[in-house]
Amino acid sequence: MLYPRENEVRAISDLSGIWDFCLGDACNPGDTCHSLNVFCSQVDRIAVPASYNDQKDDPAYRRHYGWAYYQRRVTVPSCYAGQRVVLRFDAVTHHARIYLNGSLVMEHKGGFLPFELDVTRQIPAGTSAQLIVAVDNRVNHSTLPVGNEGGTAFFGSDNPGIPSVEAAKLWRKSQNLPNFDFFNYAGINRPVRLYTTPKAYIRDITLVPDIRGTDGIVAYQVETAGEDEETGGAVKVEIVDAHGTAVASAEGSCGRIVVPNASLWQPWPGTPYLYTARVTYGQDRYEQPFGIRTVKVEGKQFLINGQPFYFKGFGKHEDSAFHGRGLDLCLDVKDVNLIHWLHANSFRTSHYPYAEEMYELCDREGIVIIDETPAVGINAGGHCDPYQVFSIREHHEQVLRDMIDRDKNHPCVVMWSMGNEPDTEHFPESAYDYWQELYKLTHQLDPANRPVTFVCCQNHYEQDLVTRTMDVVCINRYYGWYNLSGDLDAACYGLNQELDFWEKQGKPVMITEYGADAVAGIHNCVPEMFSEEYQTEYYERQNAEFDKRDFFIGEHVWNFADFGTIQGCMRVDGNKKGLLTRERRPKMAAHYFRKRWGQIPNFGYKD
Ligand code: E8X
Repeated sequence: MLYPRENEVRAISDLSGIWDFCLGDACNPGDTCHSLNVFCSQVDRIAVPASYNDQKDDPAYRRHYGWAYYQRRVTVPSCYAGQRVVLRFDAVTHHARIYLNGSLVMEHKGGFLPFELDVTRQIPAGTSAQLIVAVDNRVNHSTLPVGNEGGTAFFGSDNPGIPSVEAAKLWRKSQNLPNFDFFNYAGINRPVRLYTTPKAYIRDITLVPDIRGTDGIVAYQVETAGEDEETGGAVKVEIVDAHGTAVASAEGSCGRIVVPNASLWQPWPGTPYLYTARVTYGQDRYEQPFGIRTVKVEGKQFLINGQPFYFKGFGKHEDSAFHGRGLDLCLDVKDVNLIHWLHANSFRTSHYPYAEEMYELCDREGIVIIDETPAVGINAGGHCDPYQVFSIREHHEQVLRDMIDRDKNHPCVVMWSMGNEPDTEHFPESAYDYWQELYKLTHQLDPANRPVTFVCCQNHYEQDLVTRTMDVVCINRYYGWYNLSGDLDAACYGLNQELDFWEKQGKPVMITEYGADAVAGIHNCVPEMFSEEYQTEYYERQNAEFDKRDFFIGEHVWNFADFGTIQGCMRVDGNKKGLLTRERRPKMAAHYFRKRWGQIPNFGYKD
């Protein structure tokens, strides 16, 4: 799916702004929805894009469970006459029903990927329509991320996190109980736009770069729709360099283009060189930025442009005060500058695909991304087999399709993570069957055939049959925090026992999460848990062990910054494992990593 870009033939109307809003209940709004007043006596104002939860200090907003309703007028100017007009939602979290003039016109499940509808007929040029967006924030055993209906949250205490209808009836009113450790922010979290194309238009572009000697080889495919009488369907592709100079071209809807003496896309502080594919079809035009680089797993190495890459970075979140999980371009720019300040080179989009604007920024800034689906919480702690009990498989395949379709052309995306911390130890055969099928599908879906993984939680790794089959073994481990708490000697012992196991697998291994909560400002001379000193020593000790292993290709700390979670007995105003506070102030560990990562090169660190 192409990102909306305006040019001489394509226009955009951005529908960001202050909309009417009200909270509904758990009842399905049905197929007609004429006014918010049906659902509530009081209509509030709400900013779009942003989560609604923190825009009003009201427990009803913070703890909402069920549908909420947004409303505004949408006008198609008469100058759009003769054009195809599309209504696009970049993300509505989690389940959306879209109404135009009271009639249901579109429905979408999944809170982190775009969806769109051709509204050329529904809103003729020169007219306007009433748009209502109904959004359901409930998470359960059929959604990704997974929630517990009537059970407890991941860190709950009153039962082990499996459906406990009795408990729900007894004393828990219906509420969201995430089986994941981030606040369930909801709403129209990313931009809503009208955009136009000619009636005969470019529907999608796929670019797969390769390198041969000093030349770039770009395999391309252009999908079009609508017949263009004038050109009879001729597609033209021109490759333009960073100075705007055409360096290669081709005709036809698919083929290969040679870019002589290509400038490669390299991770920062190398040069993340970007070309542009200028595609024309009839009257339509579309410019797709891309980079010429290769990605490959070879033996125990992760190669970018044929060189062994070492991941220095983080698990992150889209999370901030006020915006919640809503798009915040200022924060994205700030975070990328902090990634540079830390001498990091990468992050994982834990635990869901991020806004497209962040990938575009990382393409331009040379930050490497592991792109992850919202498949988090596929775990009932061993109390039941989630692969039999949770009805998520079809939706999981859909989010993989949509994520790869959206992000396939980004040079910053080097690997797909199919999900985070599923149960792979209690029902190993069931887990193997589930993940092996998705692993094959993911490779098939990506025209560039990038490496594929998922992120494994702390477990009995010898019983886990599936993690070892991934292209890169990605492990989340908390030796010295959740287990062997406060005892870094024992933690390093346990860590090394496990690293000895992974050494035998002959695969590249990276840690995708390790960390300790540190409440900024807590200090002690003898490092103890929750102090900044302990967080720093936790990393110093474990990094020293990673440095001894040549198959170990990367360290992603958990987390880049403190972030919001559901309230619980194990969270102090959210998760405090950040190197930075939620306001992006550095803790001691940030200064430690800035020094460490400043001395670790992107390539050849383990040669
Ligand atoms: C944590 C992280 C959580 O924030 C992240 O979303 C997934 C968790 C650690 C799980 N991984 O809790 O800070 C470790 C569980 C061990 C029992």
